[in-house]
Amino acid sequence: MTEILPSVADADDTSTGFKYRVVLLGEASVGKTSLLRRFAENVFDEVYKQTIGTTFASKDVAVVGEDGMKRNVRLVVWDMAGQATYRELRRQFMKGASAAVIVYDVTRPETFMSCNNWFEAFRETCPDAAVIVAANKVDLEEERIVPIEPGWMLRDWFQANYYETSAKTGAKVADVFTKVAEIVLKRGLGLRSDLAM
Ligand SMILES: Nc1nc2c(ncn2[C@@H]2O[C@H](COP(=O)(O)OP(=O)(O)OP(=O)(O)O)[C@@H](O)[C@H]2O)c(=O)[nH]1
Ligand SMILES: [Mg+2]
Repeated sequence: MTEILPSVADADDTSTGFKYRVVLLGEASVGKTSLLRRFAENVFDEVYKQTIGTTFASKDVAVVGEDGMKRNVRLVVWDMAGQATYRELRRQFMKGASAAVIVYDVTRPETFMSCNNWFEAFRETCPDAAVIVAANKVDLEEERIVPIEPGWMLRDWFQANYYETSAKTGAKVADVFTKVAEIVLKRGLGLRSDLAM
């Protein structure tokens, strides 16, 4: 993954083709970077290395559109330190995103509680973008405190899709990003045909 300064804008991320900016949101240590690394590189590291600034990784996902055509959707997934508190920085980070994956850690209820703040901040910046909720670390069954029902509550509340993920085992990680690709492609194609008219 490439490290860049938080202030550097990715101007051409969404410029051409089926290429979309996706942001990972959620409190520190919920597993945002781990989910991204599992998705992009299929690796997992037990050692916590706090994200400094922002990082990104991109990967193509094959999606069958509503017209039955198979397309490659390039997701450029941006990852930011959950501890970043500077509001303007968060806003810049979210700007132009087609989708957000809001992540919490099922072993720490406080990370579930803060999802609403992430959601509100994201909606303010990207009112029409897709939202996916990832309840992460479900492999830690013994330590799990947040059950599935509150997750469903968030799903309904945010009008989002909901997945129970584990960056460690890889469970549902690909599903999250495939769903993101499906939704953004659908919306992107919709936009394109609007423009063509
Ligand atoms: N058991 C388990 N541990 C996980 C999982 N995902 C992440 N972790 C661990 O949780 C810690 C934090 O993961 P990160 O991916 O660095 O979390 P983050 O959300 O990127 O944290 P910040 O960069 O500080 O915002 C690391 O020690 C990971 O190994 C998971 O699904 N299961
Ligand atoms: Mg991180």
